[in-house]
Amino acid sequence: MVRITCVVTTFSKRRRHMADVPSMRELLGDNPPQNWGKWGSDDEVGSLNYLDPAQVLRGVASVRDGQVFTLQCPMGHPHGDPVFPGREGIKREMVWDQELFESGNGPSFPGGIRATDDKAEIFLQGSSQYDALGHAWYDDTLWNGRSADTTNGGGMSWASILPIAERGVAGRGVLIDMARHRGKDWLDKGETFTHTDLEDAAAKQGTTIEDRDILLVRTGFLKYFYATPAEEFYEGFIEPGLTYSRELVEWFQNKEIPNLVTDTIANEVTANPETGVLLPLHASLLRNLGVSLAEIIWLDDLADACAADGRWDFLYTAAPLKIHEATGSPVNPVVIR
Ligand code: UVW
Repeated sequence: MVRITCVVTTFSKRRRHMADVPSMRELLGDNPPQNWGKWGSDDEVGSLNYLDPAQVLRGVASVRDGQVFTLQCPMGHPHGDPVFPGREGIKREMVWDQELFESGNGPSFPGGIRATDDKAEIFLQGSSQYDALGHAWYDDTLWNGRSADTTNGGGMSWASILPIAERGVAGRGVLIDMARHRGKDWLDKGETFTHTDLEDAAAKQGTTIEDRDILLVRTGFLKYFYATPAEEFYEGFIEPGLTYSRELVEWFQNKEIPNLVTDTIANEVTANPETGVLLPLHASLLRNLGVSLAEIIWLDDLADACAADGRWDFLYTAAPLKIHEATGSPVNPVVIR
């Protein structure tokens, strides 16, 4: 956490002094679009509630060829894992291997069977992941109006990843390929786009973003990550992505988008270009609307298949791991088209 603070401070100073940056409340206003209470005061899954059985069947109806895509980035990739500054990729080590058994220090089992075993230290948000709805907040208040004190005491007693993991995510997904739309392998650092850009790209792709669609947006930035030395990737860290406006947040609310899924580490341009405020869409979408955020999701193979036959919709399914009181969880979403 200390290291994250340092990076963020450095990042912010590069653009402007912290004191010049407005507070989240000043940026979003006193009366931002909000879905608190819409599904009851005890709700911890937010806009995923839109994904009722009819929406799941709408997703199933978009399956044509039976092609399957898994969207997780590998954990422990030799190039390193794409993580938000301050986090680290998985550290995995062998517990049982042949050497251990041959040294006589391994367990012995009746009949002589041997097995490998390993263990890992991971940031739960250090790979392809879902954010818990309580993961990010401002004004000491989380999703649905609960106190940020619920993050204390060793775990999240409110809006952890568990309710999302127990529910699961399934519905019609639509992929908007902003990189392809702009004729690039990947968008530039800090390059932004809006909901109207998404709609323009959708129109050019010959598809529409329908109400209650799970929205997948490709920037190519993970492709850039794997093609680039880490020093270059993290130099002046600022990802491309959607940029905050009240209209954009209202668009998400009116279209009842349940889930935003991107191939970036944080789902949005890292800092609002006009003000320098960090991650205002985490505040607006996750905290205020209860939109689930899925990050670091590999979309390139899916995008190539969609571009090849011009079909950009599919059945999207995902289930983060059921980790008690966790702030997020690794995930390997599955798309069938
Ligand atoms: C932060 O928590 C900073 O980002 P993310 O939601 O990408 O994990």
